[in-house]
Amino acid sequence: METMTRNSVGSGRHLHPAQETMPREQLAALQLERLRSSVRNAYDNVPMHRARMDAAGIAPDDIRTLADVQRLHFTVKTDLRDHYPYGMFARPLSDLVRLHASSGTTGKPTVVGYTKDDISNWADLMARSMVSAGARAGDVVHNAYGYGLFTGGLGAHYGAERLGAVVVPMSGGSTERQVALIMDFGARVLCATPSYALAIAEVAESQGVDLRQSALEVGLFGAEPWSDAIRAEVEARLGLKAVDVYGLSEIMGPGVACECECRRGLHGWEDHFLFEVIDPETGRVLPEGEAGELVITTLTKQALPMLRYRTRDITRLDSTRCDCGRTHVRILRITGRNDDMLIIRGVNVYPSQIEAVLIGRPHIAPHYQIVVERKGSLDEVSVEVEVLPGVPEDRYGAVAHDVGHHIKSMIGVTADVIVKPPGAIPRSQGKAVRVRDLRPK
Ligand code: DLL
Repeated sequence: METMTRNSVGSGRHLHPAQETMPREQLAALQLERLRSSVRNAYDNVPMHRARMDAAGIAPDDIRTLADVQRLHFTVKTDLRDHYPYGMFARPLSDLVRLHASSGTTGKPTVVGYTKDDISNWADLMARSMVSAGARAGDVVHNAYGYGLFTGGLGAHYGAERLGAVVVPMSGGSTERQVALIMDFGARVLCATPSYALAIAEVAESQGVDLRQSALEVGLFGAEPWSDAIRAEVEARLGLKAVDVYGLSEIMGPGVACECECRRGLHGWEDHFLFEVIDPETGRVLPEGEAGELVITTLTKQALPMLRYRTRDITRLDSTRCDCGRTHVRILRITGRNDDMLIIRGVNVYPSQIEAVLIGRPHIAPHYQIVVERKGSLDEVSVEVEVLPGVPEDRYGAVAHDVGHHIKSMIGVTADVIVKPPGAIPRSQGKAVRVRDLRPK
């Protein structure tokens, strides 16, 4: 395992300055060396990768430049399901120290595994992400990501410990207790999904607790798409700086990428991952700056090397200089997943676009659900919104009209708007359910 250079942990702007500010040429050379060994690991130890490379007539030694990655096959989520549970692991179970899994809505879960070194690299990258977000050694980190098979809880936990912070392993739920402990333990850093952070704020307000007066200064929020409008809302109600953190279990977990103080995209940690953006239809790699599907190849993972994993997440890359001094590419805010795209009367719409219209409109709370139903052969979409406390019922019609009008004028689609009383939209304790798909499966 590599030894990372540390300044006194967490005291500076960068946790691993040598890696984070490495000149891009040197970073590319490091990536190539690691790519070659990662491809070799996949080829030698994972039958699926070997079979696909053999079929394409490519051997690990054919990877001579970073662009050669484009000669490799893609890996998709169903590959993990098809090789359930351990068929894509490059190490025997005896070399592993941890499994995580995501519960698929249909069929088998996807299982991911880690060696001791994988866990250590993950802790390093999550600690690096936390410092990038503004956390420091000695901080009390209140971790409200779910513990268990989900990677959020343990990922943030190990990162906080590696940083030298004091972690409160709260997990999701028991929201009133979360509020009390944030106050009593003096948490400076909050880790949660943005939707759960809002739920915490709401419960605090209902208890008459002002979290803006707490010690909270930094929020590490991720695991679901969220808009700048939600960011503003969370910042105003919790009195902290909200920073976006990204990751996925198939690649590692949280800490694959994180914003810095400039918040102009999330630095993807290129010493451990290779990022591409492709056209989801053709699979062709797109020039930097164009929006498409993010594809990630792991460079250091031992137990589960991933070659060109199609994340389904839609974004753009930007490798221009960042004022923070980090040289690693920026992954611009994920606007949604391919799978989440709705087709409303022929128009492609992401839930995040609807969210951007809703948040901040007068009289409505930042909680909503989009309901998709099948009426005859057509999909019907309605948007459920919730009024703020104190809005009288005879105003609901006017609120529905206002929201519907803005959805139409800003996105170009007509959607039914259903206005509900305060508290009627379910609150999340983890990833928010933004779309209720009632279409027959
Ligand atoms: O959500 C890992 C994570 C935990 C990331 C905590 C950040 C914080 P999965 O459950 O495998 O892993 O889900 C991964 O969640 O492909 C995205 O679609 C979505 N996602 C994660 N972070 C963000 C983000 C964790 N910052 C899937 N913005 C990913 C938008 C995100 N979407």
